[in-house]
Amino acid sequence: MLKIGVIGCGAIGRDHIRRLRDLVPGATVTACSDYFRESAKLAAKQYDIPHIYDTGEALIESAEVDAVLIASSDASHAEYVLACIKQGKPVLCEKPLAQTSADCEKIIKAELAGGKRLVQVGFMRRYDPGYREMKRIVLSGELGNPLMIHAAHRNMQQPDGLTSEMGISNIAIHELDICRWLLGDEYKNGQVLKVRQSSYSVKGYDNPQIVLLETDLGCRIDVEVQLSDGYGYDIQCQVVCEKGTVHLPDPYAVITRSGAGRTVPILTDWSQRFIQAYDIELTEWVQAVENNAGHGPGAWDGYAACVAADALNRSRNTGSFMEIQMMTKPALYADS
Ligand code: ISE
Repeated sequence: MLKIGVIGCGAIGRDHIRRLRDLVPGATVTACSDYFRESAKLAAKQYDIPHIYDTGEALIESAEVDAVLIASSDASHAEYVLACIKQGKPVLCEKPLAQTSADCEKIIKAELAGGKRLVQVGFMRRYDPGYREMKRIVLSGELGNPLMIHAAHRNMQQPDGLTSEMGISNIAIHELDICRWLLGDEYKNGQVLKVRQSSYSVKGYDNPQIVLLETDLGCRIDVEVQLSDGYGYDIQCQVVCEKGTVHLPDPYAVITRSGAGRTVPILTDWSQRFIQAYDIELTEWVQAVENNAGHGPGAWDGYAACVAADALNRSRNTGSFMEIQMMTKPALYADS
């Protein structure tokens, strides 16, 4: 049994604890911690977790913990990931890997110094069966070369304190990862634009925003980002290839026909949309750690998404595209 310690016992942390305990073969949650000790105590009680630690660092160092899952606030990710690498412990860190590309570079340097990949980033969409099938079709070449991606990331609401910048670095970060993964291509430049603002933009952030990207191979990507859209949680993705298009399926929903109309419900909360992807992500991570084999999205992928997010946020209000420049890829990340 792989002994896992979970840092961060908020909504996503507790959901992962439940998943690891009830669903993932070969895993047991032996420890938890939270900045708010009460949250850790509640989670420990609800899920019979034997050890509670006052700090994430103490959990990481504990002999009761073989591997770590980080689900704490974004600002704490980088330091915890570095502490895991120092202890030589595998870690699955929720996205984003860090808040800046400079912090991602520190993580890459630490991993390189140890000569071993230990870090996985919680880009769970890569485990979603819909996105996986899209990738298979694009890769197969049966539709010719991919040319463009049109995507939308629409949320019904976001918590207070969210900024326009976080709309890119915390929310559109999923598209920044999934688009380069679908295309097998890197970003060359990008720009974020504010468009006519929706009357649902009441919390001080830009809403909607549009992200525009160009890849090294000349593909163009547009991502519509809405932080409060007034109707639901709606993720769209369409890859346009030479001979056809590939679309992300909508989540399963029963259609009602009545009153001369057809109704299909749309989710309102993001936590329901990628449940299967999270299940597969955690199952495959535990298997990979136990077998010391295979890698999901790693530190390089977290870095690539962060470099793009940084450039996009720099482009805000400049009216121009910003170069997206990454360091040379170290051999350790050859398959990323
Ligand atoms: C949330 O943190 C997530 O990661 C979701 O996937 C994303 O769609 C949502 O906008 C974020 O708030």
